[in-house]
Amino acid sequence: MLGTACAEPREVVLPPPTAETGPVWEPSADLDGDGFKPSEGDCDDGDSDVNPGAAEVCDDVDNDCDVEVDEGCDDTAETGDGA
Ligand SMILES: [Ca+2]
Ligand SMILES: [Ca+2]
Ligand SMILES: [Ca+2]
Repeated sequence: MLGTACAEPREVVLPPPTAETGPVWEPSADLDGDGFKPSEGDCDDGDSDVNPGAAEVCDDVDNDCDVEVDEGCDDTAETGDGA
């Protein structure tokens, strides 16, 4: 008998907000306060060191949001330990 099934309150468990889901993504916001919004080319609006106006530094991160990572670095030909 399933006649009472619909009368039972369905337990809905929503996952708590975590770092995985993050805050509600607001494309028009400048979350890291570096002066660049995602709509303006900020490819990591959670890191104020990463934006189109940043200088590329050798840290395995595309600091200036031009897709290329660590361009201009001399020692990035090999990403391994090289030894
Ligand atoms: Ca930003
Ligand atoms: Ca770059
Ligand atoms: Ca870099």
